[in-house]
Amino acid sequence: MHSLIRKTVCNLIGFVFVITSVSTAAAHSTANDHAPIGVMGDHLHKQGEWMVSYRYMRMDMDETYVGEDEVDTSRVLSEFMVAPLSMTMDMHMVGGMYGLTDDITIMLMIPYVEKDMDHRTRMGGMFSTSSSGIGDIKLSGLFSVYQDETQRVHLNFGVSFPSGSIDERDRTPMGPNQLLPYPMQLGSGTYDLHPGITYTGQHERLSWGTQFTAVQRLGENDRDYTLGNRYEASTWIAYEPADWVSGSFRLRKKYWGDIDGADPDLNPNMVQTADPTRQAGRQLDALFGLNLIGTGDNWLHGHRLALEVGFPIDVDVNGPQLISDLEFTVGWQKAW
Ligand SMILES: [Cu+2]
Repeated sequence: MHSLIRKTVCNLIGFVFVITSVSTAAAHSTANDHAPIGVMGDHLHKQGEWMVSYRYMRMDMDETYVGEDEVDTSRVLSEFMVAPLSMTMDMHMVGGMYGLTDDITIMLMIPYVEKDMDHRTRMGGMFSTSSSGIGDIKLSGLFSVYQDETQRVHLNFGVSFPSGSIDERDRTPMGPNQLLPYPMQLGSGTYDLHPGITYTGQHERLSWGTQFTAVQRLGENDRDYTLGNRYEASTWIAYEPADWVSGSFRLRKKYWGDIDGADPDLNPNMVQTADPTRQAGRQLDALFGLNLIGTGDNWLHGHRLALEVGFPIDVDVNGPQLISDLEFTVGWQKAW
C-alpha cells in the first residue's frame, strides 16, 4: 500500500521534472481548469472536442465502526459467526467525453472493479474472498446553465446500467461456491439515476467549486433487493503556482442508505455484510490533490496527470461496518 503511494509520488515527481524542463510556450489550458481528479463531471467541453481519461482508484478499509466508534473484532464476533477484517477495492475507470455543443457535453464511464475481503470466524479460522469484473457503466449529460468570466454552473444527469454482476461467488467456510455478500458484488443490479449540480469558479491562480450528486436506484434487482440511495456533497479550493501545476484541498460528505429487500440466498445472521439493515452510513472526508498539465510545445502538451488522496475525519455508520480509511485516485486525461 504505502510502497504503491511512494512509487506513485516518485513517478509524479519525474513527470513534473520532464514538464518543467521542456515547458516554454504559454498555453490556453492550465492545471486549475479541472477539479481534483476524484470529482467526476466537473467540466464541459467545447463543441466537437473529445476527451479520453483513465483513472485508477484504490480504497482501503480496515477499521470497523458501529455508530461513531471504532470496535474490535471480538465485539463483532460476539454477534456474528464471521467478522470482516479488511477490504480493498481497486477500480480502473476508462472515460470518454464529447462536446455536443458548447453547452452540452456527454460522458461515458466504464469501470473495472476488483474487490478483496479478509475475514476471521468465531472458531478462529481466517479466509479471504475476492471478486472482479466490469461494474455499472454510466452515461451522462452535462448541461451548462450559467457562465460568466469567473464562474459557471452546470447540471449533471446520468443513468447507469446494471452491467456489473450481482451473482459473484467464491469459496468460504460454508462451501466452495458461495454467493458473496452485498459489498463484494460489482454492480447494483438496477438502472440508477445520477442527477447532480456543479458550480465552479476560477480567478487568476485560484479555482474552487462545489458539487452535489445523488444516486437514485430504480426498482428492484433480480435478486430481490435495492441498494440504498447515495448522496454526496463536495467542495474544493485549488491554487496553481504555475500554469502546469495546482494543488487542491477538498471536503466531501457522503450519505448512503440501507438495502431495501434482501437476497434470499444470503443469511443476515452470519455476517454483517449480509444484513441489509447494517449498510447505511455517512462519512466526511478530507482530500488532498495535485493536478498537472503539459504546457510545453512538445508531445506532453495537453496531457493531464492528477492524484488525490483522502481519509475520513468523521464517520457514523449503522454497523458493524468496515469504513474506507484511505483512498486515492490517480488519473490521466487528454482532450483533442
Ligand atoms: Cu473532459
